[in-house]
Amino acid sequence: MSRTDDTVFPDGFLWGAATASYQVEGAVSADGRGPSIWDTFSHTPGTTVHGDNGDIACDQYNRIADDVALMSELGVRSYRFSIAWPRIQPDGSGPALEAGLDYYRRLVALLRDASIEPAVTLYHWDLPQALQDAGGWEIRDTAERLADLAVIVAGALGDEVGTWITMNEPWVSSFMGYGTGEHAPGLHGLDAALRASHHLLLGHGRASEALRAALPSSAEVGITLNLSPVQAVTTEPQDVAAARRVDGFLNRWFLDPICRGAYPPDLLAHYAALDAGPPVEDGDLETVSAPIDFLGVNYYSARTVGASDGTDGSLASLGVVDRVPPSTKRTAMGWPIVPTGLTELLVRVTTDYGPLPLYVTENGAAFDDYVDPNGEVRDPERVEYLDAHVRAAHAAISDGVDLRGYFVWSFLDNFEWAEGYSKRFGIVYVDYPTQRRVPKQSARWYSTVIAANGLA
Ligand code: IFM
Repeated sequence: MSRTDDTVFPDGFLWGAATASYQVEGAVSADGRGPSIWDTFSHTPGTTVHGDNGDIACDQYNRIADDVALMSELGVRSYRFSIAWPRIQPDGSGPALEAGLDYYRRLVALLRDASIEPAVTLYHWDLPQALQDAGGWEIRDTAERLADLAVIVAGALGDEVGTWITMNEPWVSSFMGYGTGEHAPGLHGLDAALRASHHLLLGHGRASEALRAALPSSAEVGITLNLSPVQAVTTEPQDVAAARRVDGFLNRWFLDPICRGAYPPDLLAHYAALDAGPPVEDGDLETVSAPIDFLGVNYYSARTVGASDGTDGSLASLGVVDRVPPSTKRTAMGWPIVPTGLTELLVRVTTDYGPLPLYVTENGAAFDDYVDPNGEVRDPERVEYLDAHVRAAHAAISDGVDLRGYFVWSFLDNFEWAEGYSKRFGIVYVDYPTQRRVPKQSARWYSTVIAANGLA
């Protein structure tokens, strides 16, 4: 078989591009939108690079028709976007703001007119500040509030949207938001992070129930996790055990409750020894583990770790050090580039937790892009990164993984959380002072991949 035949994807494979509300929309005071934890956090001195915030971002709120037209020109088949909760319920509860819903109705209508499938993420980190003031994800009630939001959004968009993701990367929300404080709401503590992780999982379960009750039976409901394969640097038992702890911390802590209805016992014991643990109540894990139609996998990099001497001083006291080979190339985020890790991860999830339909809901890389004197943005490193990862996704399909689609992160350069605008992940360059969009070399490359349903 030729190399071309090797990399053709199954018919109907969904080629998409992804963003998230706070990262691209801007217009933070428009039409009654309330403040989110990311407004508060990014306006707090010292939290983001250059003090950047999402006030304007990519101004997608006001440019959505042009952005959809650009997606259409590139041939993108699906757009994954998230709902800004404070546009719908400014205080996180109570009646919906029609103006907020209208924005997403318009976005979905534009996408449908362009034959682009909408894929909705209900929660991608912009929790209404009022809910945080009441306790945020550290309290159970926030899970109920997410279920209410699900009912509202499903009522508004349910006839037009077939793919629903309850939330994005609860690991990041809980461990970086409530554990290390690098993300909003900027709180610190292992127990707080574990409480948040449990209530996020519960929120996923309660929102799934609400979505299923409100949506047509044809709708697909799932969740997106950030996952990384973790390899031990040697076969020495202490390194293997260290890798197992990191795998539990990053991956199994979410996969096990969702797919098996139980937290991993080794991690429960590890946290208990640190006087911390998830506040599980009767029935929670049944709610969390109700069947999902698909799992969304966000993959950026893989870990290679070894045991550290003594405790490593990290949030979860895992006792590990990163031991990535120094020759491994890295992105502008400093993340090692390990395309084979994507194949390994998709196969592992299928073997250990499947069979289960999977989507790569995010994959991509930041590099230091610029507009050259010819007005072009040449990003060969990103093309190389994406090419290798698309091949890795294809290899997973050849190995029997039920992979249904691939979404590049991101459609646009955008507000990269604590990194502000200093890191560019887009296949489309955004000139922030003018908001001009310049498709990068990688966007043209992606266009050809989509048109060919694979790699030439
Ligand atoms: O920008 C983020 C996105 O919001 C969630 N996944 C990882 C991306 C890159 O850091």
